[in-house]
Amino acid sequence: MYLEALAIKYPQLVRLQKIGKSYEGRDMNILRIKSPLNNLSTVKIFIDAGIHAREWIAPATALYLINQLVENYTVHFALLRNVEWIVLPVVNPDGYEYSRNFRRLWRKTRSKGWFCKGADANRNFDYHWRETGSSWFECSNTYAGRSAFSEIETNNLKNVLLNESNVQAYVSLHSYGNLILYPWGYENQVPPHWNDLHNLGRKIADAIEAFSGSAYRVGNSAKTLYPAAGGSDDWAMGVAKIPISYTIELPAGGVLGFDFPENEILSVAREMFEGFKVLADYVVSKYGSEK
Ligand code: 0X9
Ligand code: ZN
Repeated sequence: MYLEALAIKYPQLVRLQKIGKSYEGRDMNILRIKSPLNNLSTVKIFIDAGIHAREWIAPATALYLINQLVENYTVHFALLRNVEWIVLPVVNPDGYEYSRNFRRLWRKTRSKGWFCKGADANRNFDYHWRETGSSWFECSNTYAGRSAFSEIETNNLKNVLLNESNVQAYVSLHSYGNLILYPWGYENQVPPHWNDLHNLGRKIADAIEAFSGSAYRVGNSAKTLYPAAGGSDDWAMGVAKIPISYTIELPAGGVLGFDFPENEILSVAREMFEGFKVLADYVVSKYGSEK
């Protein structure tokens, strides 16, 4: 597997960490990328992708970020100097596999229910859980789960984050919609520092547009998209107290919106890499201190 190969080839730069198993027993892997030369006051950026099974462009974009940071580290050295990148490329491996083999548009996890399988992992986090935009009905695509963190996958992610100090930025990668969304997702209110979140979001969007012409809208999640409680983004900010948190809806592709032709994947990943650079610069200048 690619992540394992990287961990073997670049032991100085990356560490592969298994954070638990999925419902069906697949390993959940995070990759930590950190330069051996970076200084003590490293900031941390955490990225999740593949919470929703069918949104294949999200894990692909996370893998491209990993690929560039690691295999092109001489070029992107500046991005590693003061930042530890923590990437979970597939939050929902069971759903992902199911969408590959059986139902292309599967979204949820694959846990057992009475009538239907799976919960929407992005409705399952314990922050204003099930208050808005989520369903009680097991068979719904936005089923919030029996209880908050009923899904082992969200539970594993929660545990990693609670054990991690000093994470200043969180990004949850989804598709589709060309959106950079900041909390709250569960209600129309915004956090007190929303202006910072908005401005940084705009800078990220501008960098992407300057690079490729692809336009992203920036805004509050509930207002710009729809209110929906229990997302990883809201939990990261509301409970894990990470000051910067975004959900990024990558572009649509193919016929269904989720099925990019192979030759169009790289351009999405490439332009988002430009966005990650802007995010890293901001986090380092705001929270890093050279000592
Ligand atoms: O509905 C979602 O979970 C996300 N959109 S998607 O089309 N990829 O399903 C948006 C999540 C935004 N964040 C919150 N509502 N917390
Ligand atoms: Zn999604």
